[in-house]
Amino acid sequence: MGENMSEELKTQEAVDEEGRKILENLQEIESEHVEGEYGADQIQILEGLEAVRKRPGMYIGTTSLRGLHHLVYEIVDNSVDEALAGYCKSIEVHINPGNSITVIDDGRGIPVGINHKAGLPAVEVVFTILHAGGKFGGGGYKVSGGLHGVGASVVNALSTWLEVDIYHDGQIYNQRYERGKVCYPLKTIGKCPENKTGTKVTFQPDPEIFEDTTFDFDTLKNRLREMAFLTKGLKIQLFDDREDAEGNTGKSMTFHYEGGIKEFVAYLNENKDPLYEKILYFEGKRDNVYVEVAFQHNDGYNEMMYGFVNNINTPEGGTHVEGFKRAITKTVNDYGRSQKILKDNEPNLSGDDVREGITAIISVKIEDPQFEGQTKQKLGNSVANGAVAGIVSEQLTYFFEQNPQIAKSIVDKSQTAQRAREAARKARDLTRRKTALEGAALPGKLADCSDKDPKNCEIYIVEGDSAGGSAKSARSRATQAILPLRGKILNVEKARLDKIYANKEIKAMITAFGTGIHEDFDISKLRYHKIIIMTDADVDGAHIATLMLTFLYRFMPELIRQGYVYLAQPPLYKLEKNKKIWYAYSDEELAQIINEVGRDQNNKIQRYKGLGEMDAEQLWETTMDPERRILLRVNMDEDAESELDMTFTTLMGDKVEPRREFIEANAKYVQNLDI
Ligand code: TSJ
Repeated sequence: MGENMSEELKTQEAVDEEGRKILENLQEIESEHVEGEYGADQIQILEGLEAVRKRPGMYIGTTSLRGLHHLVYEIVDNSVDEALAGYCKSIEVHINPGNSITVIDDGRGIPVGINHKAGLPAVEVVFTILHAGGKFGGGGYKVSGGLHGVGASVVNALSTWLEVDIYHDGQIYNQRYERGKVCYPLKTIGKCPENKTGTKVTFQPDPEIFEDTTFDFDTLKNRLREMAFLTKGLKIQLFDDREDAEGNTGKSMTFHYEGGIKEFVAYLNENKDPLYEKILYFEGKRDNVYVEVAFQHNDGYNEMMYGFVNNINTPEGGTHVEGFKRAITKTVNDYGRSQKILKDNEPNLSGDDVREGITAIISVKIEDPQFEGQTKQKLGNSVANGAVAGIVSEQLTYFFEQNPQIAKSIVDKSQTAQRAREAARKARDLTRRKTALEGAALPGKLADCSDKDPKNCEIYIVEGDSAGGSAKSARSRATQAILPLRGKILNVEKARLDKIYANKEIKAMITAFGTGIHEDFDISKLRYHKIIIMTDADVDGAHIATLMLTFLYRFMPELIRQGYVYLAQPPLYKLEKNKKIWYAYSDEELAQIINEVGRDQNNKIQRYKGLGEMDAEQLWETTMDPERRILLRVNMDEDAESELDMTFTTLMGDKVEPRREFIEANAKYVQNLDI
């Protein structure tokens, strides 16, 4: 295969240099590998990729939709690395008809020179040798994450076909692979302008490997947006070239943030009221750790902190996040003391106080990151703690000197938080002592079930006393408990802890569930394995449901994570005709029923405006009978946790318009069950 390539290639020195860089870290290739022929080496290579096809889970974690989408991230990561190296400005991702994916970048192009060790063009090595995606890039570090860093060869192995085009030196180089096997040697297929460079990869995920090969636009959109935020200046475009249900095509989105994570914070705080206008941004490199931090406080009480290591998020935090917390706590206390806002006889502000209402992104780039914890999502390298803390302390101290008003507003807010926390602690101690004395008296309004095995038990949280009354008569007493709540429950996004603990409805839920909250939370004490929120099927009902979900999400996230939380689905319509009754749970379903029974004046259609319009029997038949009801299980997609957070706060904030959008998009977070 050397012959048809040689004229088009650079000097052997250049080729060797190029190849050396690429192959530095390839242990698989040994010195006795022969050049040129597709002999023994090629067989060994194929065995490598065959192993990937035999046990794909070992390489991509899962062959579910999640694994499918990871293929795209793995390819895009290579282009992002090229951007971080300073050579790529723009990336396009296309979802093609048939669910193949094309990724195009304007980087230098994967090197095409033949490496003497491997006897193959570097690009072929990248796609056919396992782990070739490792730490190439000469001296620096491959920073982005993807499939635990296993590389393009895994994507190739798991695709029915993959084609690569490289634009370089006025030529277009091309190679095709099928299920990881080379179809023909790298060749040139045409010319391009001398100054055009880049890489284009198209692959078709193998339906023999993946349960489902249909890409989800929103999933890719969210991750690509995140990548663009994390790589300032890089433009990433996503195109959906498939036809949707209505026959439309041409959906696309562009992400391009000159401000990087600073704009990420602005985006997360979009529907909040900031405590000060500026978004703080610090950047630096220490002990070979590159650190970027951006944050802003809003007037709310929750902290939204997202850590990233080499562009991968770390939901469990780790040393980088710890370093940030340490530095901001110390710097705010030091400033408060030096300005005498914090008096000598007052205790230090705690980390929680200082971070009340903060939205922060902590992004580090580090060579050889160590991930710890159960899910391996927590950064362990202690060097990151020192690097982040050092950079943040130094630059934040200086920033406070330059911006005393902002500094003061942070100290003031932290002090208020401190006082509220103290009040909350007292209120909580009081309730704790009470429950200890009285033996956790159940709330008076609770109609409990008689079965005591939590596995069999359900609790309906019902909006309003009247609907609560119907539900109490309708229920199956043995296994269904009813807890009616009056009116709108407290919005925990908008209230401090002391007020939350004093709230009657919230106290009733906490005692009924039996688990306790926060550090007292113990899921083994859960008294019902189904917590079912039942509200009217209108906008108010949706709002109340969301308030309850917000409470659960903030105070008992484990209940959602482990799938104990459900939404009841009362019907929207009743259709009566010739003494027969049908219920419809959507407009489409109503239309379908009308279609079946015929459209005439005998149809009596009732639109249910609330649960209260149903009598106990109807409520049982349509919404509570385990044999016939529809329940939606509330999901927490760990991948989208920041998205979920975003959505909840959007809904809970003061601004009304985004709230409607949320209710419309709400269905995304729930999954059909029992139907
Ligand atoms: F992963 C991949 F191979 F599939 C892939 C790689 C896919 C896509 C869409 C782009 C890329 C890619 C690789 N874009 N840019 C690069 N750059 C290099 O591989 C490269 C180029 C030049 C040099 C050099 O030192 O001269 C080094 C590297 C790593």
